Amino acid sequence: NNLHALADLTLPASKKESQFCKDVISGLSDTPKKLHSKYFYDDKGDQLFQQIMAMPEYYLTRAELDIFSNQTASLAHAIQIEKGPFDLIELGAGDASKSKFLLRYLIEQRIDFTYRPIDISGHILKELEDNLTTAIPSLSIHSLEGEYFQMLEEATNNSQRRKVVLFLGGNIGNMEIDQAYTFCKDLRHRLNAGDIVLMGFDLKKNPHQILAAYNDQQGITAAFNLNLLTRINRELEGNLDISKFSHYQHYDPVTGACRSFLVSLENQKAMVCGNIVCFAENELIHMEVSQKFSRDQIADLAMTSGFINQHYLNDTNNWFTDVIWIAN
Ligand code: AVJ
Repeated sequence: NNLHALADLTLPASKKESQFCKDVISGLSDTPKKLHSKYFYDDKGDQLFQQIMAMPEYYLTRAELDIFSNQTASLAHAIQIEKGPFDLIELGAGDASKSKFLLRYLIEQRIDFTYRPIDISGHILKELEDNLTTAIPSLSIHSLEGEYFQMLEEATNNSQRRKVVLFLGGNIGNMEIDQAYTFCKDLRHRLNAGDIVLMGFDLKKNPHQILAAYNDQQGITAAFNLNLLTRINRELEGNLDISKFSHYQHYDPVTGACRSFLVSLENQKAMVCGNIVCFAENELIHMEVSQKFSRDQIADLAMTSGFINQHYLNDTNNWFTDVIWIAN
C-alpha cells in the first residue's frame, strides 16, 4: 500500500537489510509479538543495566560477585591452571566486574593466558579495555565485538591453546530452555575435549524474591524494557508511542521462567522500518525471559550437551551458582 511505499523510499537500504530490522519486523509479526532482549544494550540500555545491578532487589550480580571475590583460588584451580597456557574467553563480558577478580589472581600467580572478552556492544568493550589496561597493566587482552558463536569461532580458529569459556551473570537464562540445550551443544562442538566452561546460573528460590528483582519499585526495569522501543524509533525510523506501553513482569515458579512484557495500553498503529505494525488494546510484546534453574536441571543440561559437570561454587546465600563443566 501507499504508506509502505512511502516509508520504503525514505529508509536507507542498509537499515532495512540490517539484522536488527529483520529481527524486529519478524518479532512484531509473530503471535504473540516478541522482541529480543539482546537488543536492550545500546548506550542507554548499558547505563540502565548498570543501575539495575545496583538496585537493592537485584541480588544476582552481588551473589556472583561474592563467589568471584571470596572463592577466587577455588575458581582458578577449577579451571586447571596447572595444565598450562590457555585462552580465557568471556561471552558477554560487560564490565567484567566479576571476572576481574579471577584475572587479577591469575596475573598474581604468573599464569600464562590471554583474556578474550566477547560482547555485542562495542561501546562496552572499549570501556572494558581502557579499564582493564589501567587496573591490570600486564594483562594480555584481545577483545572480539560481535555475536557469541561467530566470535567464538574466530577465537578458536586463531589459536591452538586450550580454552576456558566464561559465561557469567546468568546470561544463559535469557534463552528459552530448548535454546539453552542447543546453545550448550553448539558450544561443546566448538571446543575440544578437556576444554572448560564456567557458567553462571540463577537458582530457583522464593518466588517473591525473584519477582521483586525484575519488578523494582523505582521502575528501572520498566525503563530498561521501554528503552528498546526508543532504540527502534531512533535506529529503525519508528514512531512507537512509548507512553502507550506499560511494563508487566511475571514469574512462574513451576517452570522457573521470569518473563517481562510490554502491554499496549490502547488500539494503535505505528511505523517501524517501513512497515505498519498494529497493536490491539492489551496486546503483549514478550521482551525477555530470565530462566531460573534447579541443580538437577543444570546437571542434565551439562550431560546432554557433552560436558562433565565437575563442580558447583555457590554464593553464601545459595541463591546463585557458578558451575565448572569439562568438555567430555
Ligand atoms: C543480564 C541476562 C543476567 O536476566 O537477570 C536484568 C538482564 N533483565 N533485569 C537477567 C536483566 C532485567 C539479566 N541478565
